[in-house]
Amino acid sequence: MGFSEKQEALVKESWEVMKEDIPALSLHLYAMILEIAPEAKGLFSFLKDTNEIPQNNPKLKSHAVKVFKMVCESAIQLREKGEVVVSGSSLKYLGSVHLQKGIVDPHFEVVKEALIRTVEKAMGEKCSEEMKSAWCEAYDHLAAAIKTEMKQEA
Ligand code: HEM
Ligand code: ISQ
Repeated sequence: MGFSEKQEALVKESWEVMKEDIPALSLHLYAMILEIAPEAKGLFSFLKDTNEIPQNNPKLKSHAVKVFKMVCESAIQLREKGEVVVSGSSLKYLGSVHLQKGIVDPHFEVVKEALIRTVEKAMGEKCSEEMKSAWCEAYDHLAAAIKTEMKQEA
């Protein structure tokens, strides 16, 4: 266990860079999800009836940003408090939304891979194995907390 100071710094530092280009980041995250798992398209209300990823859908953008922000913030909390905390929403709520949408464990792996590929693309040469593994670990903790809520509710 234990998310290190170094890992927290890597996640924070890269998020500072990535958030300067939210639109491109959001689109890339969805594109990667659909590349890895085309069948995931039907899960998202704003994707299911289109053949292309809508370039200017505010909901699409805000959802993608939330995912990055939540992973980043939970990484900080993880180091400070040793547990996963999310702000602006509760884990219980996140659990119930994903349960309702029919999200299952393998989907979490898809989103994780898509997230890492997006970090890679956004950070370019500044991306390192260490940076990717810091994101992976932060994501895994948050995903585990959401899955726990999902199982409690199911
Ligand atoms: C909705 C975060 C994993 C699919 C949401 C919302 C948030 C969120 C904040 C919006 C809730 C609302 O305000 O209504 C996260 C985080 C995840 C995660 C932090 C992992 C750590 C996943 C996975 C999938 C998924 C693995 C499956 C591909 C969805 C769908 C919605 C949703 C389909 C509803 C979107 C719609 O409005 O159509 N998620 N999510 N999420 N999430 Fe996730
Ligand atoms: C997971 N949940 C909600 C929205 C998302 C957008 C992009 C990638 C993953 C997501």
